[in-house]
Amino acid sequence: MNCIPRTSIQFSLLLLNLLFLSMNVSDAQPAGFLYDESKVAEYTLPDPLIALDGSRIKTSDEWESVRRPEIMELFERHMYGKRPELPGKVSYQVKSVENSVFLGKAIRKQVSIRLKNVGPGFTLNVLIYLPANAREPVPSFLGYNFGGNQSVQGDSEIFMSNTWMRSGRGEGYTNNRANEKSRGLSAKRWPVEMILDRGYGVVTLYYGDVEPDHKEGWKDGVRAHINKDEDGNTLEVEAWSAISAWAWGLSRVLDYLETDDAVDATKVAVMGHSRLGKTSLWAGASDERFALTISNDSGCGGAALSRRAFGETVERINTNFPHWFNKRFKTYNSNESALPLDQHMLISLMAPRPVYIASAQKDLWADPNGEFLSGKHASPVYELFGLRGIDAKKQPDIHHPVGSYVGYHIRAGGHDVTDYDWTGYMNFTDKHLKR
Ligand code: GTR
Repeated sequence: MNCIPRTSIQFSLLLLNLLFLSMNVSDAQPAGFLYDESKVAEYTLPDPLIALDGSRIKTSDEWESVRRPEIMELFERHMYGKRPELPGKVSYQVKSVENSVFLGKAIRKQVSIRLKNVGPGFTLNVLIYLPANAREPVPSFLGYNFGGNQSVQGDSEIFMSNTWMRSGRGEGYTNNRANEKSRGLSAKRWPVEMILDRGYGVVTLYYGDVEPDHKEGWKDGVRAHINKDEDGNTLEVEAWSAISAWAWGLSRVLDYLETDDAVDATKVAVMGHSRLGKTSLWAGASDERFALTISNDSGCGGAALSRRAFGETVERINTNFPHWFNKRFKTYNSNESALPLDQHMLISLMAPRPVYIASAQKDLWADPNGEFLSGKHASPVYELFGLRGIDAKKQPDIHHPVGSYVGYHIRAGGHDVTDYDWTGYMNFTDKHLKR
């Protein structure tokens, strides 16, 4: 019999322990990466206002007609891939409406978006809360959840997700599926009552409805089905990435919201945390119907500047999550300076629409200062429109939000979505969408 020597078991346990200590338990960040601001190497960012032919963009018209399309294409080619548009038939089915949740304060709707031409049974399951006392269509926040709609509130009437879920999510999840114990597990991240009290709707769905979040997930997601471009040419799987697929899904929900009289679809703020913050940014860039975009702790591949290589790097993200970005992005592993773009240009794609970037002090992995700098360096594009982005010269202290059309805050604590974050988004959104 082959037996493993005791010492080697002990050694493996020690390694496991070390790995555990170096991971995201408590506030520790993965070891072996740069967390010291004074050690960030010098870098030069591409100028969002210099066109590919070297000319300077001087007006908002030139921005819209020349530079914005160029930058969109750069992100499509080098990072997120280009998503094909939706072919054919869609149907919406309101599966349940409950007019008296939260003691009569709210209406809860559950809607299925069936995308028949994507595939039989391909459905996005959307959970919507609306303030019951609204006299007119409400501005709303739309964002993906990580654990199924039933994780958003402890409410037994919310349909249980039966889609694939990532492992390691705790006892609410077994064999990559949610169970009853997952109800309300993410409620702290979704302070629905607080949001409704401020006159907003909340719209959410599980991102795995669009594509399960693993390397082979595309096989069970939209990318397996929509695989031709406008000219009928077959697309490689990596022509568009998981992040592009998820962003595409958010646009499909917006299509539905345009048909729902209770929601003001011209005032939808797209919001996301972490990998879903990368997704909300790409959604806001790719679909200009989103009135406002919010990134929460989106980090590398989201709001953080790649060239700083602070915390999570391009190489690390491409190694751990090869499906998130396209093939070409991998050629920038340890070679960020060769990128013809950086993430401030992603933020600039929102202009003149408002964008809010939220960071957390202990979330060094997501490079809070790099997230701030992206917003700062996108600001000259807002100025073309006569709007102010971020005037602050350096990253503000915690709990001191800054910015006008580009908003930014950093709060105490780690990688998470808190009431403080939501208050920041709503203060910002009040200014821009409630006028
Ligand atoms: C981490 C990843 C980050 C971030 C995060 C999350 O493992 O390195 O880029 O997206 O996951 O989505 O929670």
